[in-house]
Amino acid sequence: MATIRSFVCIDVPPEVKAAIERLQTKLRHLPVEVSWTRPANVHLTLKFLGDVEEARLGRVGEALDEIAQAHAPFELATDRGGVFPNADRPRVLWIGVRDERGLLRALVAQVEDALAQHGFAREARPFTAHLTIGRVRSERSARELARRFLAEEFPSYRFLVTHLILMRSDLRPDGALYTPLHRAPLRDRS
Ligand code: 2AM
Repeated sequence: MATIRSFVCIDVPPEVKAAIERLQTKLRHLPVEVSWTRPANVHLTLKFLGDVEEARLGRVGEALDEIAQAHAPFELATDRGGVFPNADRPRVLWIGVRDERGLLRALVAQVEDALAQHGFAREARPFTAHLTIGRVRSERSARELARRFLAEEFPSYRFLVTHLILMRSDLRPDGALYTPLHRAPLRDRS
């Protein structure tokens, strides 16, 4: 049976993607091999599903619809940059996302619970809301890159979460190709 690599995420507005592009441009000249996330591809992952049998994806979409309908749109804000696992050995460079009212955390817990009922393994690691902007591919000068990156200011942009997106991910030699399979709107406030 055919499988589709997929994940559940939230989109971020164009001004956040543009600010990420400017930051990437500042860091690109450093002699470190980094695969920079294409700004258009930047997203906030709620749950990585991995390879899912195509026939199961409809039910995932329905589960997301149900959860999304139980939430009104809410606000998040971009925060400072950070790195995984640490600044001495940076592998992933990201921009943090502030969830002041804990609404994102609650949403992620509901997604975990609902998808666990559909047989998806629960995430073992604690949820860290982040936007990956680059993956470090070489060790040389990586600490210097992390130091420069962490010293950069990143503007605090406030944005509304309006949809949960079930995204297809095709890994290509020139980067991931993301295709939305389903968009679940959060409940209209009216
Ligand atoms: P990341 O940005 O922190 O790497 C698509 O790969 C999305 O799913 C990415 O946002 C990625 O998070 C996330 N993801 C979470 N767990 C993953 C895993 N085990 N393998 C690949 N991607 C994962």
